[in-house]
Amino acid sequence: MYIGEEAIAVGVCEALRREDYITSTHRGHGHCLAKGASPKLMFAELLGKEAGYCRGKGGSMHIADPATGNLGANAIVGGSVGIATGAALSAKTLKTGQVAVCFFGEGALGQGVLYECFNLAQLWKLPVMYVCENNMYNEYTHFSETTAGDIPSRAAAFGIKADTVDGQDVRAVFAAAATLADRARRGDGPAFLLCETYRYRGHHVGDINREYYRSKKEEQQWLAENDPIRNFSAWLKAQKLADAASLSTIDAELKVEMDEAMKFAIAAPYPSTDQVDQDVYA
Ligand SMILES: Cc1ncc(C[n+]2csc(CCOP(=O)(O)OP(=O)(O)O)c2C)c(N)n1
Repeated sequence: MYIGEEAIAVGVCEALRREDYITSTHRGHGHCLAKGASPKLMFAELLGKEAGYCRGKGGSMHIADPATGNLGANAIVGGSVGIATGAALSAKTLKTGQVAVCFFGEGALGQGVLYECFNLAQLWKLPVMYVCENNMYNEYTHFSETTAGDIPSRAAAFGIKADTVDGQDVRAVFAAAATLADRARRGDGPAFLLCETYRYRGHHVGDINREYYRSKKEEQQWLAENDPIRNFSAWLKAQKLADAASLSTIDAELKVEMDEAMKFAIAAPYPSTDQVDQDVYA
C-alpha cells in the first residue's frame, strides 16, 4: 500500500508528459494511477482478471501500461533501475524527447545495479530521473541500520545532480520534478531526487502488529502532522482556491469512481485456462 506517499507519485507524474516513461516498484499502485491508468483496469489486474492491464497475469506487483508510458512495476527491489535507464537510452538515441523516471524505495540503495546505472546515465547524459522514496523502513528495518552515509551524495559522487525534497508536500515535489524533467529534456543529463516520506500502513496488508519495529506514536505523529492530502487541502483552503464544499465533492466523486472500479473488477471474468501460457513466454 502506498498510503502516505501519494504526494511523490502525483507531484512527479504531474511534471511528466503522457509519453514519458516510468518504472515502478512492489509499492506501485500510486505510480500507476498518477501516470494516468484507469482504476477499473488496474483493479481488474489486481484480482487477476482478463480485463486487467496484463490480462490478469501481472497481478498487484507487475502492472504495466504502455499507453501511459508505464513500463511496469517490478517486485525485485532495484529491478527496474536498468529498465528506466535503458528506456532513457532509447529516448536519447531515437531523439524522442521523452524522459524516464525510475521510482524506487530506499531499500534499493543497497543494490549494485543502481550504481552501474548511475555511471552509464551520467557518462551518456541520459534523460533519466532516479526518484528515491525514503519511507524510512526497508520492510521492517529502519534505513539507518542498512544505509551508510548521506544518500544524495551517492548520486552526486557520479556527478549526477542530486536534490532532496519533502515528499509529503506535493507542490515541492512537483516543483523539483518539473525542474529536473526540463533539465533532462534539454540534454543536461540524469538527476536524483530524494523524497522524504512515510508509509502509514504495513509493509503489506498482513503487517498489522508493527510495534516491534516502529512505534504507534511515530505513526500517529506522521498522520497528524504530515499527511500529504490533508496538508494540501489546507493549503488550497488557505489560498482560497477551494472551500470545504468543493473538496468534499472531489472526495465523493473519487469514492464513486473507486467503488465502480472495484465492482467492475469483482464482476470481471478470469482468463480461461487455455490462456495460461499466452503472452508470458517467447
Ligand atoms: C532483490 C530483492 N530482495 C529482497 C526482496 C524482498 N523485499 C520486498 S520489499 C522489500 C523492502 C524494500 O524496501 P524499500 O525499497 O525501502 O521499499 P518500501 O517497501 O519501503 O516501499 C524487500 C526486502 C525483494 N523483493 N527483492
